[in-house]
Parts: sequence; structure tokens; C-alpha cells
Amino acid sequence: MPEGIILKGVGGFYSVLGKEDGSIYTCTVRGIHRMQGGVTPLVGDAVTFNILDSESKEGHIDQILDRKNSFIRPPVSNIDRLAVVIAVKNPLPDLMLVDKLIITSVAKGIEPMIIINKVDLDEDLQADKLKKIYKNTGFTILALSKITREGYDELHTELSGNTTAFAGQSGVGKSTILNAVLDNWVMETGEVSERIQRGKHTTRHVQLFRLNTGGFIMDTPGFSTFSIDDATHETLADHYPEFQTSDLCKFKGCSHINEPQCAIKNLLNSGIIDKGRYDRYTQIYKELKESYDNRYRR
Ligand SMILES: Nc1nc2c(ncn2[C@@H]2O[C@H](COP(=O)(O)OP(=O)(O)OP(=O)(O)O)[C@@H](O)[C@H]2O)c(=O)[nH]1
Ligand SMILES: [Mg+2]
Ligand SMILES: [Zn+2]
Repeated sequence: MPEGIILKGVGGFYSVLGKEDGSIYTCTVRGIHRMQGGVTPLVGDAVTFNILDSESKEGHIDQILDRKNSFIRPPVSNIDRLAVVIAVKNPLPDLMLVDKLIITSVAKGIEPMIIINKVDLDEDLQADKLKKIYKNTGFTILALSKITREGYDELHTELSGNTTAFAGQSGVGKSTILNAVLDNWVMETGEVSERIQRGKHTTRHVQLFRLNTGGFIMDTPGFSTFSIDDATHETLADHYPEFQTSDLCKFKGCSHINEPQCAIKNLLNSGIIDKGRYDRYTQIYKELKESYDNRYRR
């Protein structure tokens, strides 16, 4: 049976890129819910499918193959990198959302990268401030502008050979970035001739595109609310690379908030941990603890 990858799914129809012939098949999934315990197919899923009509390229998804990983938000699977996109302004960066996306990514063993977009609009060294906040995470941070083209060559190098999902607030420029990348490094064959909607269009569906240099990129709809499912208050600090130290906190199970002789507080005081990152950590800690404490309530 042929194998393929789901490029997009709209209204119960899935576009599946056939592995063998490189054609795109429009597939339905009738029955799969019963077969695989109600698993909903995600963009990025590797599947086996039946070809129902090889002329009109219609098919039927048979099975979703084991996922390397999956996200609820954005709803994607099998990614290698998560590109967390923010803009210097229009809209102003929501760093709480950035931190939550990073935590989730790290928890899934996926290396995030941070993209600071619209640097052509930067008037008060906002990009430098943002870079500084995340510097000690060690993650790749790219500053990008579609106007000046700054950062695009570096971005392309980062994308090649990987499957990268772009995530972040609405309006930060995810679709614009993907369009720019596809314009330069577009597949020759049909699948990416279909363009992402431009300009003022808000993306409504997740879509996967193939790069001619190897790898895929995923456009996703913007969002602003996000809840962490992959970490508990107890494991939260493990998902902050710059919090890692061989020093020990005095108290076992230290929350790094109110306890004395805390190794993380020392990192904060010595400037290794950014104050805003730490403050958001305490807020997320409290949110996670609260939902843990209320786990048996409705
Ligand atoms: N000045 C400037 N504007 C940009 C840049 N990149 C994107 N924009 C503009 O920002 C607006 C939003 O861009 P989109 O690409 O639609 O944003 P998005 O993140 O895909 O938004 P959603 O699909 O709603 O999640 C558009 O008007 C773009 O032209 C940039 O580098 N500089
Ligand atoms: Mg978009
Ligand atoms: Zn501590």
C-alpha cells in the first residue's frame, strides 16, 4: 500500500503527498476513527492510503503511522523544529506565549528557534532586547525582515533538511516568511505552486510545504491562548536551558520561588537568567500548580 504525508486537511478531505510518485491525492478517512481509537489525522502525519482513482488522484487513508511527536497547538505532527515567531511590533511580542511554546517544544524533545520578525520597523532596539532575553537559552535566534531581507539566508540554512512548524500570534508574519522562503527555494513540481494567502489574510488551516533543498515547512494559524500539557509545576524548571546548573538548591523539590539558598535564584541574581523569563516562570509555575491541585475537580 502506498505511503504518504498529510499536507493539509480541510473539511474531512486530506491532501496526501504520495511518497513514491510525488503526486497529491485527495483522501477521505472514513472508518479511521474506529480503527485507531479516535485519533484525528494531523498535518505532518505519515499515512498509508489506498488509491481509489489514479486519474483524478483520489484516495482513502488507511492508517496513521506512528508519530515521532505531535502538538495540540499548533495541530501538527512529526516536526523536527518549532519556529516561534514574534514581531518587534505590530503586534507587540507576547513573551508569555513564547515561553509556553518553548517549554512545550523542549518537553517534546524538539529544539525551538526564535524568529524576531519585522526588524525593519524596529526603532528602539527592541530586537536586541529580545535577543538578550533569550540569549542564554542557547536556541537559535534569527532577526528577519521581508523589507530588508535580513536573516533570510540564515533562515534557509536552518530550514534545509528539517520539518519546521511556524507558530505564534496572529499577524507576526508567519505566512509572509513562508511565502518568501518558498519564492526563493520553491519546489519545481506542482505542490507548492499553490500559494499561501498573502497580505491581510489570516491563516485558517495548517499547511505543509516542501522545500527544494530538502525538508518541509508548516504554516499554522496564529493563536494567543495556550495551555501547557507536557510539563507539571515540578518539572517546569527542567524546560529552561538557562536554569540548568550543577549547584543544588538547599531544599529538595525547591520551586525556586520563595525558598532560601536557591541555585536558580543565584543564577537570576548573577544575571544569567533574565528577570522577565524568571517572572513568567513563577507565573506559569503557579498556573500549573493550581491545575495540579484542582486535578480531581471539574
Ligand atoms: N514591515 C514588515 N511587515 C511585515 C513583515 N513580515 C510580515 N509583515 C506584515 O505583517 C502582516 C501580517 O503578516 P502575515 O504573514 O499574514 O501574519 P501571520 O503570522 O501569518 O498571521 P496569521 O495567519 O493571522 O496567524 C502583513 O501585513 C505582512 O505584510 C516584515 O518583515 N516587515
Ligand atoms: Mg498566516
Ligand atoms: Zn531553587
